[in-house]
Amino acid sequence: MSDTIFARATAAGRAAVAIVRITGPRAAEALETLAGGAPPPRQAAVRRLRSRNGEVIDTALVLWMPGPGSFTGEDSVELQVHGGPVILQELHEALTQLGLRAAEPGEFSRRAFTNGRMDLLQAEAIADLVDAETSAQKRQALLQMSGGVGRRFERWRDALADALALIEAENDFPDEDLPGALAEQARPMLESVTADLELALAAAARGQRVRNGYRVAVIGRPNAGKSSLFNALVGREAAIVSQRPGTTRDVVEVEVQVGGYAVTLADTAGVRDAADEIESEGVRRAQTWADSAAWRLLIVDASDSAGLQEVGEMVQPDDLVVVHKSDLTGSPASEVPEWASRRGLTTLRVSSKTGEGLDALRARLEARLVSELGGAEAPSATRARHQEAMEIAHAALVRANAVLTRGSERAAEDVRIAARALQSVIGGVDNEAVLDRVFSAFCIGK
Ligand SMILES: Nc1nc2c(ncn2[C@@H]2O[C@H](COP(=O)(O)OP(=O)(O)O)[C@@H](O)[C@H]2O)c(=O)[nH]1
Ligand SMILES: [Mg+2]
Repeated sequence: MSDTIFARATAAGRAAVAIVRITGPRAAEALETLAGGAPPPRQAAVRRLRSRNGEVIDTALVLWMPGPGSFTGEDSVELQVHGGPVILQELHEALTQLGLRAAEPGEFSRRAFTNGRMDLLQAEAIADLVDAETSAQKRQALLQMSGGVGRRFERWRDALADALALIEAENDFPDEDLPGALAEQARPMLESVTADLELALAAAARGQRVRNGYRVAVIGRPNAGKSSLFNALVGREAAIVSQRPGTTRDVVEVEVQVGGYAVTLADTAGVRDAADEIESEGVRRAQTWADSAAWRLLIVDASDSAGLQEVGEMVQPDDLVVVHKSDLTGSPASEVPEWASRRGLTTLRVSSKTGEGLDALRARLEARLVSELGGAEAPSATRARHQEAMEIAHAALVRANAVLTRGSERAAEDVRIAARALQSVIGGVDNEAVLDRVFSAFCIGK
């Protein structure tokens, strides 16, 4: 039998009301001692809470939620007390005296998962919902919490179980006169899951980019005005601006919200043959960051015609070329570098000094976020954990398909590997290490 645990569900600090939750087999007994009995299930009642020696702790709104129909699936109690530190301290002591234990982070959700009230994806979605800082993150967490994403993994897992049954039947009774080639019947089932996984993996980047922030790198040669532009975009002087080339060495990251999406914007060291060791490390970091970015803003100095040519070597087809310091030159036409027009790259004229083009740049960024991250369907993966499992499953299915003709045990084993990997995403695998990792990231009281 599990312990009975309690935790404050509301944030620490003085507040009008604080909520303390209790869950476990002794929840009813605790309520009896504290409040002199339980109100009818799921109905709020005002009760005076007393410690064991009869001293009044507070007047509280009390909720009694017997299992299995509660959040955790166990008998649960919710106490809404006044949010003063002394009250909470006394309540904590009273509950401890009754033999209850303060909960570990994520312990409530973990019990809900263990008792089959939700799958692992839904538990993770609760954490994401609480941590959401943008409306897109909130929307994504709500969709995941509804359970639809988990059901998709269940469907894949079940299809693989059916396919496995066919493959194993043929392996087990190779000489019997089975109708048709059973393993051949399994093939379209495996192929269909493989194709689904491919689509889901393609969308996985979207889910993680919404959750972790869309990474945009500001790159270019020294003195192009990268730090100035970066500061203009984040709305404060986050990076040092100087006329001395090679000022920025470390990658400076700032989280901003654009159109309801979380964006991680990074200012980087200008790429050139560095003057010293520290700068060359900065250039290396800039390149690493830019390589993993979802988008690169290549900043070129419109007033520096020599640099304008050199920077052409850095450009990639997907980059947005920002023709910067537009205030220093006259005619826009002459500024667009020849390599940019030759390759049909998108260019934008901007001056951080006068503010010209900044709104257009923000609008470009927003349009890109909407087209890449928008979409009503919940992605199948919002965390690296999900993506890794899907990649393992996909690779195993590709292998299984390749050896299936021989009706081999190897194919069966690979299908089992795939099914297990998909199962691990929604839980139900007895892997304590995975569960510890998932739930320890939660706050206390969740
Ligand atoms: N005229 C003009 N000067 C700028 C503009 N943006 C930056 N600068 C100047 O260019 C120099 C280098 O700027 P900085 O942001 O440090 O460039 P970084 O090395 O690319 O990060 C500084 O002297 C800035 O004041 C601009 O839009 N117009
Ligand atoms: Mg800089």
